[in-house]
Amino acid sequence: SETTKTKGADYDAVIIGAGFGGLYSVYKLRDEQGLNVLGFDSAGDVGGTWYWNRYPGAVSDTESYVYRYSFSGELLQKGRWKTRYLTQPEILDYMNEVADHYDLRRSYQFGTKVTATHFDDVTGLWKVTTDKGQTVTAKYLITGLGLLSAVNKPNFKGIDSFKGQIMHTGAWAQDAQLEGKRVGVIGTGSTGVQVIIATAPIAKHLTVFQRSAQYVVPIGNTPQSAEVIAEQKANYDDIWKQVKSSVVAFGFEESTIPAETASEEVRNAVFEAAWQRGGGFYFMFGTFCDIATSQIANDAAAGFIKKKITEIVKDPAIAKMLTPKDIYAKRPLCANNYYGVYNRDNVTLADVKADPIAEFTPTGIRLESGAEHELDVVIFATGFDAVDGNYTRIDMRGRGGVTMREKWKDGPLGYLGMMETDFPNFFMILGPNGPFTNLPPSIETQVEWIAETIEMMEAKGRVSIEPTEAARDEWVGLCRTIADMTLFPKAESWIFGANSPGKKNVVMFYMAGLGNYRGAIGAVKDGGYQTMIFDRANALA
Ligand code: FAD
Ligand code: NA7
Repeated sequence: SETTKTKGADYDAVIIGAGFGGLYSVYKLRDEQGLNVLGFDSAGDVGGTWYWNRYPGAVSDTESYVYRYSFSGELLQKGRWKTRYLTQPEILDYMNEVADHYDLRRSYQFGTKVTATHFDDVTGLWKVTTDKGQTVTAKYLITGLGLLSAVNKPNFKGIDSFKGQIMHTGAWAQDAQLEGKRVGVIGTGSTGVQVIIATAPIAKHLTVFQRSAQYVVPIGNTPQSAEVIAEQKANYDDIWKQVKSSVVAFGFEESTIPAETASEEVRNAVFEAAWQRGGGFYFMFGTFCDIATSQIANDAAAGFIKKKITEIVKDPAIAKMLTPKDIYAKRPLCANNYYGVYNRDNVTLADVKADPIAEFTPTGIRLESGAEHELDVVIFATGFDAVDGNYTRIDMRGRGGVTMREKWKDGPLGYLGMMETDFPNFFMILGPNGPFTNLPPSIETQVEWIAETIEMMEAKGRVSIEPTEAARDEWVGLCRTIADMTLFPKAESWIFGANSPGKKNVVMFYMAGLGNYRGAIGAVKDGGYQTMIFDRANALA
């Protein structure tokens, strides 16, 4: 099959990750460019996010027809789905189908964690070391490590003394039994909300440990008719054109109407229609254009949802606990009848901001007030060390041995969301300062840019490429400026690293949307990569 073109290297490229990003990279470089590639994933098979997140209720909140690759018309026409959104088993099934279709597994070594990636100043190659003790060399290093993939598992006092089962949603144990059990869920982000809804009807008792109350609108996961699906399949050219020129890439037109100047009647009618339609990003970006930027508009949307909570939740004390106190500016959540769960007799809500978790005991969780919750199973829905978590877990070194951990000690940095200074021939998929969207179209955009860049390198016989510090700093500054025009930095969430101690308010995303992002990275390529240093002499200047 493929032979290595790079002299003295084991492979032309090493690709880490077998999710949407890694799989597409293998296809682009191996099948389109004939490069010799080797992929690694610590998982036992393909799927990435959808391999690991097998908790009950796991579902994508991007609509089925646009939570997939766009690049292959054949795959698009083969697409199968029954409902407006895809469940985890359906997405995993799809990823397996893609891997089968392009015979991608033969380029992967699964069950293998990459522990170190060192750039060798002498050979100009990447040395990639795994937990199996092997080291391979390659000219290019591509990381599709996932931005929501390194699990965040708070280390509560006494956790090892707990006699029941503890699970994290992002590393779900196959043998997990929730039926008839006393289950505790810590966390109420989009994962927590999903697992809470799925667990309440099957558990003997469910206790939710809530630190922050959340804004949750309905998802509207209705069955989808064969006619609708056929129409979507017939219109894919137009659909992807719209998605890739839009802001959030969710398949709907973002609103251009400000809520700030709309009347109370208009606001309520628009919000009510969106509530009936379903979709978290739709509620935030499809209703009005200024909910994420204007405090007045944000208050209006938040007020609408708060009113719904008081209408849905029967016990006013619980309704009050479920009512968010901060602004509506985290990743928007959606799920069917979330607040209604708290009307059930077998569900208890514990406010762990007012009364924090003191410790785990052998039989459950004790709060600071002394209140004890007896539990058989505790589910950590505590999210991820987002964006750079999987990078700093690898011993990554660039020119002159400079470490990524040192470079990113004040927060992760990325040029175009894909590259970093002093790390030659290194490309990140969904790296720091990349787009904040429905992700498959952004992943494809990046992988295509990376593949085109590598193709250019090979055609011109280039040795190395890396961004200048000035270009990197300018891009990070631009991301900061754009982010500061929005309300997102004002809410504490993983989007700005607020969920990890020491990562407070670092810029992790380019918030100007996929259309603008495609324009920006396309201009770098079309302008002849003026912002890059080529074939830089080895050793740090
Ligand atoms: P991932 O799918 O995260 O794959 C990364 C892979 O890298 C993993 O398999 C991991 O094992 C591997 N890896 C990491 N480090 C190493 C290492 N050191 N050595 C070897 N292998 C390693 N996005 C949306 O757009 N819409 C949604 O509705 C949506 N829902 C989500 C729901 C959940 C519960 C989660 C967790 C995420 C969701 N996302 C959603 C985000 C989702 O992660 C992306 O859409 C997409 O799947 C990311 O693909 P990826 O290939 O970049 O990374
Ligand atoms: P999130 O959105 O980061 O949510 C994590 C939740 O866990 C959130 O409610 C946190 O409370 C809570 N949390 C975290 N640490 C603790 C501790 N120590 N004690 C109590 N509660 C805690 O992660 P998800 O997995 O739900 O979703 C991440 C993304 O994946 C999501 O946006 C989708 O794109 C898929 P907080 O709100 O910080 O007070």
